[in-house]
Amino acid sequence: MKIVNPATEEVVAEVEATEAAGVDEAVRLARAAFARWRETAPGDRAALLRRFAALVDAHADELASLEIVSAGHTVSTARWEAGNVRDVLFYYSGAPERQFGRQIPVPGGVDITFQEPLGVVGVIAPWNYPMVIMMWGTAPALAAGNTVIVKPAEQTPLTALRLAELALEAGLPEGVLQVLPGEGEVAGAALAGHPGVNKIVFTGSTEVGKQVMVKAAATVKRVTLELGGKSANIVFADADVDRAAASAPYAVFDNSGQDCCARSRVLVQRSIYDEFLAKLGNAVNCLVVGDPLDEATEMGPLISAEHRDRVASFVSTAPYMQGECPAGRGFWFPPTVLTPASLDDPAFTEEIFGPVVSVVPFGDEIEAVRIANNTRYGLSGSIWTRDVGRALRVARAVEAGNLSVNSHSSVRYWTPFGGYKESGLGRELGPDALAAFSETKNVFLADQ
Ligand code: TXE
Repeated sequence: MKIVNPATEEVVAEVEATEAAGVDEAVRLARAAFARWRETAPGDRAALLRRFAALVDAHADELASLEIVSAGHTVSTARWEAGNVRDVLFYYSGAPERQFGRQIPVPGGVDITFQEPLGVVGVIAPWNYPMVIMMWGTAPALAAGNTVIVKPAEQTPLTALRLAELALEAGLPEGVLQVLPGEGEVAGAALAGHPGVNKIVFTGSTEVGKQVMVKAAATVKRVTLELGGKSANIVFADADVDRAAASAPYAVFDNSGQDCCARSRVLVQRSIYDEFLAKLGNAVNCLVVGDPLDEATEMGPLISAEHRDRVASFVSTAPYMQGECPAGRGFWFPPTVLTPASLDDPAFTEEIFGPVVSVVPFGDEIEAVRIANNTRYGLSGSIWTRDVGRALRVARAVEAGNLSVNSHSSVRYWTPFGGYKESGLGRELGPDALAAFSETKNVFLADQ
């Protein structure tokens, strides 16, 4: 597989693709390693994860550079990623010693529960935040005593491969964390269908997520799915319009819009619609799009030429406005603001996963919630208002897993993250994620 720099179109590496037989071999190794890893003293597992985190910290610049040349990330996004990988590892390194069971009072004996690891966990990762999303599944799985096989996206295996080396350097035993670069339909499908794999953590498109779920059903594999989104950014007339408009571009154009939490539908109360659009336009004009290596750059290229063509296909009517982007080599697309005439416009209903935002007006709170919920997705969203009562009412009414009020931030590694409806199944991050990597066993001892 050729790894291409999205900003220059240069081939930066070639990586061998794993075939189905390679997946079989990896599962055998992971099962053998599991027998030992689950018996490793919790304190020792914790220490190994901390050492792994420290090595990630020491190699943060190198990891960030690999992400920049393969995923097209800006310097600041890539640095954030390396920091998040370290933080997630540190956070879950506190878990092995805190995997408690319970003792529940019952008549006639003693009832105790055990928290046991599942076995082998497959993590199928996408290309938009390659190392971060890999680690969101991997760190809690390892902490809970599972062994892990990662299948990174075809376009972006470099950081995953480097992280596997750092894990070995930290002292994680061979087979505890393996990375298998390969095609989704070959290595990914083999992992999802393998009877020796106990759980799949999948992040990617809703369509492939459904296929993974079907494959997993054959052996009732556990699944955690983080899928697409088409999140709403609802701006009420009583909001701080300047702040809402100034931050809206970052809520959708961060990582060039290749973000499952992108607030790509902006719903604005009619009385401030024109004012908001004008301010949004000014903010988009100020976005710095260009060389990912330049510290000042805020938006880089898209992942591939195919993806750029797909993004372009959604812009079928004249945009309200379009920003600048470099010409020439690289998979560039300008930040684009649309004002669709119909709520059925695919630009308003489909996940574009590019720097395209659609802005529509609404009348009242009820209409805003109805438009926000009129989607098969339910990942995130924002609510801008100064009225606390309204903020809570709307937050309760919107069908999405991660909402922010007067903010666009969705991700903190210590709070739960995941989607309603077709945006996913289960939660990653925070304390809840651990439960998704263990089984609860109940044992009753009768009085003698
Ligand atoms: O995703 P895929 P793609 C959305 C976004 C984007 C669209 C397509 O809208 O435009 O999906 O992106 C592996 N069995 N998101 O085509 O194909 C694949 O190798 C098992 C949202 O890149 O879903 C990769 O490792 N695995 C999203 C991973 O699945 C398979 C992030 C994701 O690829 C497989 C990415 C199969 N049959 C895209 N086919 C988010 N939620 O953040 C592919 N894969």
